[in-house]
Amino acid sequence: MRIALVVPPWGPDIIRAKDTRGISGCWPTPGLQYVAAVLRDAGHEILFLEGFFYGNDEMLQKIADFKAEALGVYVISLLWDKARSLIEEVKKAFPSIFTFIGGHGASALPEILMRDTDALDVIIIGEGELTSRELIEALETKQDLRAVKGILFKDGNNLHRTPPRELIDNLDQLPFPAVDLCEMKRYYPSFEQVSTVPVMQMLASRGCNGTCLYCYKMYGSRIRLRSPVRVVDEMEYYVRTYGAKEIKFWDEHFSYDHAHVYAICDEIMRRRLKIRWWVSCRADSVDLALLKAMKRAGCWCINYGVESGVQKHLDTLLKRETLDQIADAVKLTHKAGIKTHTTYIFGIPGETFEDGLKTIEFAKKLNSFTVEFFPITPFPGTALYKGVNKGLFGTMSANLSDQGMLLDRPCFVPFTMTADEIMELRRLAYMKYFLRPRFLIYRFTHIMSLFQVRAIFHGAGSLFQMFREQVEALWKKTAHVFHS
Ligand code: B12
Ligand code: SF4
Repeated sequence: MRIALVVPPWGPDIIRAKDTRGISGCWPTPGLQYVAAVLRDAGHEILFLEGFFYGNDEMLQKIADFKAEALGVYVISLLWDKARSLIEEVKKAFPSIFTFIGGHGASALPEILMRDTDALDVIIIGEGELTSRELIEALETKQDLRAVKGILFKDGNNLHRTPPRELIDNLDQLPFPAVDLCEMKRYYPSFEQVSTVPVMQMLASRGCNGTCLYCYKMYGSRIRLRSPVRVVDEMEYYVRTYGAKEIKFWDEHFSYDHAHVYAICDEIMRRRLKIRWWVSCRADSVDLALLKAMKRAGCWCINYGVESGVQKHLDTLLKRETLDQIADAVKLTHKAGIKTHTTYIFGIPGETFEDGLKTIEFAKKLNSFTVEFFPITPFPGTALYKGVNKGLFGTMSANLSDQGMLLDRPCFVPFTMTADEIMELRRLAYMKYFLRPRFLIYRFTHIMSLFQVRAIFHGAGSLFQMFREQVEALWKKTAHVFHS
């Protein structure tokens, strides 16, 4: 079958606040690349379209030229409006085309999205590779869709959800993501968190055994690991074919199994692969020996989701970590010669503005190379989202297009803070963090590439805008006091 796989049209204006659009970039979508690879291996012809490069009209033309018989669209909640409008236009132009969607948003809200448009035929829930392969096979052989696990489809006026699809046990059975089907030269990373270019993305595992309140665990709590040889094969492929100088691992919990990490490091060293890499680890899962091995094998930065500088709020989030554990992990990581990227959230249920200020102080104490501060966002499928819908924790926007962590307004406001306070904390955090002599000296004496010089300039632009916004906000507050 001829299948168009599409990331719906999007741009920095849709996913970013005004003040950070300048540092935004466009990464490829690994989930859709995996689906593309499996469908291609099953003998189908694939057209891969990136919504950062094309609007609806251009996509329509490309889908027509390709004579697509099926259209598969990547859906996170924030992009649903865009996805729906594309699917509706395509269906109007080519009524016989088969339409299906997958991704986090699709998996978390299948019934709601299906009822939102007549133009959609099937939703794939969860891991998409095996399900989409079986789905297309069922269509070609005119089998009953009820036999395909892990989907939702319209059955007359009703919706029919088939039994859940089992997780793929052996991730090594999957081909590499179909990076070659994407216009790789047109992608460029956002300016945060990258040491140099070309940079490629990868996954060495799927899943996380954490319990965080705000995290959608699409892959459950069981962590599945790819074999270290296969992981390093993929790294080597990117080095040789795409000249990759850095790999960004999007694993949720890279350091879960130390033997696995050591084996990956050994394999990189054995092949003398010259590559930098970036991973996310839980702070309660690293030790100095492991970190040193990672450093030797090229790991340049570790991302720790710190979230808050107040223990009470880590407990609310069910993070299962202490502030001491986090501070130790960051210290050890720096000691091993690896930089850290730490992320923080504001607007935690029960958090006050003063608590937020303590988080900023904690971030300064950790003194990471790069940091990000987000308003907490209740994504569908999370315990936070379910709680908010029951009237707990705070209030949330009903628009799916507000479900981003990088936007101008927070999607969620706890009972203990205002939206303005959350955005003020975010601005203050960046300004207080970056405009410190200790940090500036650290940052300027550790520039790793020309790309990072550019990153500093773009970052400075963002800071300047935040400063202006902060002055405007203070001015508004003062004017309000005078009027009342
Ligand atoms: C890598 C990543 C990014 C990268 C790459 C983005 C991309 N387009 O993939 C970057 C940094 C650019 C990014 C940006 C954003 N991201 Co992001 N990102 C991730 C991350 C860490 C990993 C995703 C991944 O590759 N997983 C591995 C692959 C194999 O799994 P997968 O994506 O789930 O895909 C499988 C299935 O979902 C399904 N599937 C996926 N797509 C499709 C399509 C079809 C047709 C089918 C049939 C099946 C299918 O099959 C795949 C293979 O099994 C996830 C968190 C996570 N742990 O998953 C967040 C996540 C997906 N991002 C999220 C968000 C919100 C964003 C942003 C809006 C920014 C923000 N944080 O607010 C932007 C949106 C940009 C955009 N256009 O997509 C949310 C989505 C939540 C939601 N319910 O909508 C997540 C879940 C993080 C979170 N906060 O919880 N992201
Ligand atoms: S540690 Fe990270 S990936 Fe794991 S549950 Fe918590 S937020 Fe999710």
